[in-house]
Amino acid sequence: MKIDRRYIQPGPEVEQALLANQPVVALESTLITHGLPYPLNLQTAQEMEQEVRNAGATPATICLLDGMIRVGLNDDELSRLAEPGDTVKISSRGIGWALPTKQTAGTTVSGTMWIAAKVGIELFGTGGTGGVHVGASETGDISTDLFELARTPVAVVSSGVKSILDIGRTLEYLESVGVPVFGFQTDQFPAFFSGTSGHSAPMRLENAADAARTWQVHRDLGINTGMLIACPPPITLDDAGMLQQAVDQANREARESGISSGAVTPFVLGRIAELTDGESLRINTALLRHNAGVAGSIASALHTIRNQ
Ligand code: PSU
Ligand code: MN
Repeated sequence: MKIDRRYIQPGPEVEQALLANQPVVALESTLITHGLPYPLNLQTAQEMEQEVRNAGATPATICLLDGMIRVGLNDDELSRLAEPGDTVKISSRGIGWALPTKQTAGTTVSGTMWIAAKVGIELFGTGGTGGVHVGASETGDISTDLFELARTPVAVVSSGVKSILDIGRTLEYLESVGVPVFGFQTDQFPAFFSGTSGHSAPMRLENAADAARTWQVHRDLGINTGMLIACPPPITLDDAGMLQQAVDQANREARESGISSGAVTPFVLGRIAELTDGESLRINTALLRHNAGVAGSIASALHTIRNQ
């Protein structure tokens, strides 16, 4: 894979791993710039990278720094991204604007997937992907993440889609556009903060080797969609009712105050954290670490299969 250095600067460790066909896992950065408060965002980003390493893969945190696409950051760069400042949130559609205007940005799942595919990274770990928002029939708010999954061949490990979304409609959409969706060691499609959403996972994977084999066939046949591998969160809240109430209230407030497009998800996540006294953050960070580790173990299993 040739990297276009006019626009993309890979970190030295990531570049070496890619050249040597070693396992690499992409990590997104909107959760750093817009999803979690400072300094919890920095700590979580560092822990996610460590989980990827523990699983035998190289982490590649993807973002934009001063109008350059960066794939893999050093400690100083990660800190700079995490500190409160002038960062924007960029999905795949914003990349062409953000480079010449020299933006520093967190890339969403869609933006990160697109960049990952461009440099040849096939596995990606995150918290929850975007989806069809509650009330989308009026607002039309459907995350670019779903469109990207339909057209970009990267396997995304997440805890399903955020429970701030309309999960049933999100699953219907993914089915329509032909994106394979799996429960990882579960028959249930998880709902981000909880392992159960009331919706079944369309297919099931037992372990990392199983996931790697499935991805290998998908790619061998040239099927060009992504894949969503949904892991239940490793911890949950005793009081699930409290969480659901917070989700409902945050969604209602977003609607009533006229918040729209890219601002919706950061607002709603922030409000849920306030309303649950930080409990939602405890689950959010735990599942982020967990998913990074699972993505790492699938990347390692894929490497094993390809070198047999
Ligand atoms: N999951 C989290 N925290 C986040 C996000 C997901 O735990 O901050 C981000 C991801 O980057 C995802 C984005 O791609 O929210 C979706 O935003 P939107 O709904 O505006 O497409
Ligand atoms: Mn949206």
